[in-house]
Amino acid sequence: MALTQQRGGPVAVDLTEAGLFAAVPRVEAFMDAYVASLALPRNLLEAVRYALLGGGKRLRPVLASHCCAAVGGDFEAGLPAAAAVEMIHAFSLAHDDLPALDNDDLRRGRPTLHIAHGHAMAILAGDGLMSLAFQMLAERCADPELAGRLSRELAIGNTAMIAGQVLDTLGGFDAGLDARARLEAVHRNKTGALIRAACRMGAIGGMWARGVDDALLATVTAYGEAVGLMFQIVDDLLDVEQTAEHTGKRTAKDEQAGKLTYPAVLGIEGSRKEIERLRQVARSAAETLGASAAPLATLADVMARRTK
Ligand code: GRG
Repeated sequence: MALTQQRGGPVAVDLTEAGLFAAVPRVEAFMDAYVASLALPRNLLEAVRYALLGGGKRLRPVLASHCCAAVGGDFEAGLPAAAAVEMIHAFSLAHDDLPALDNDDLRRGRPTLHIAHGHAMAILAGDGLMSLAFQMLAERCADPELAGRLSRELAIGNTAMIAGQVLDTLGGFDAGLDARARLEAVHRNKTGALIRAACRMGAIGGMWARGVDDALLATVTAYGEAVGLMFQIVDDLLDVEQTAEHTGKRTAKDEQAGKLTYPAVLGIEGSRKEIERLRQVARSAAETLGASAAPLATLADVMARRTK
């Protein structure tokens, strides 16, 4: 347990991996309670629960919680933001696993949503989760102006994610981009944009009561962009180096699908160097934020060395 000087006085910060992920049960309980409050057909609720409450690392809500704390916020203020990002993430996985996109049968160590609940339901539950993320922000943020601001951030991240998925699967790049630039465009949008949104939304929630400080938000954004891109490069390496038994999802898929990946363009060592460069960018943004961002610095290390 480290003692850090946080806005408002010294506080004990648990930098162990368990401590860094301590917000997960609270976010899951919040999402569970929200879903339980919905008047929807029972089969749709079951599919939504399967996609949303069936495991996962909960990295995006964890990032939102620590970005909230890094700017001096109380995590209760960041809870709707954290949950909304996870709902969009759950929708994206449900749709990404469909036969028309990645065609995956295994996710989080169990059958994907369309295998368990059928293709039509996977499409509809994914649609539902996307809509519910914004509905929940409107219903659970005490201040409607905050709900509007968070919805805008989330919509920007969601649209960029969809654009990244289009680039990755259907192309459509600006003319003249080399392989490295195309790769970065895919990764920054497909995966990085939602992680960036998680960080910004947590920080906005945390600063809302006293007013959003643009300089602090810019530093949080720099952190989010670095870990967002880094996350997908690590994911590319896991696809090459790990087994489905270990990760809980199919691996060795990118090469088969002819995907543009960091290992394919930069090689394994080049990818590792890029991960290390981005880890340092993230750590340096966390250091600029001060002692209250110590968990963000450690989280960048954890994300750089994750194996699932
Ligand atoms: C069809 C309207 C429509 C949109 C589709 C499918 C899609 C939009 C976007 C896909 C984006 C996507 C799935 C990117 C991959 C990001 C990624 C590496 C996800 C895995 O995240 P983890 O490792 O998963 O955090 P867990 O299971 O831990 O939550």
